[in-house]
Amino acid sequence: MKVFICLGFLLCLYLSAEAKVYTKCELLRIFKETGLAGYDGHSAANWICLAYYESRYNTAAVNNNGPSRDYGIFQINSKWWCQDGKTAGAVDACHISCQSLLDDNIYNDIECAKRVVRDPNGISAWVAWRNHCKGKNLNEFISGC
Ligand SMILES: [Ca+2]
Repeated sequence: MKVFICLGFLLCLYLSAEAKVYTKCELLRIFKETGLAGYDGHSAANWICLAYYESRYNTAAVNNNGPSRDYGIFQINSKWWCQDGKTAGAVDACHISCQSLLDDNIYNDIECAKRVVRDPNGISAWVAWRNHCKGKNLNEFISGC
């Protein structure tokens, strides 16, 4: 019985740490709830567009840039923002493990994204936002929710 309970608990831990592909409407709800919508003057649609082009809303997304890596739904970089233990000269300005940017809980990812956008580069720190979202009609990212 103890073994069964233990296995059940471990399975639970495993599931809670699993990645997730969000929908735009789930992101809209969470971005409103956390105040990311409108944060630093950027509407929810801008943040959803950014997440779409960075990760396709998939929290498991990792992109290896060679010297550093981008993690999670906002593709947050290990050189400046998170700590992955294998990036030379990492700053870790969000004080967060990069691994925790890959799970299904995006609340800490959002706090880190707020930290990123407060830097001088602002939301332009995200190349995908500059290339695909800046100055565009972004209604499709919030319509139907
Ligand atoms: Ca997370």
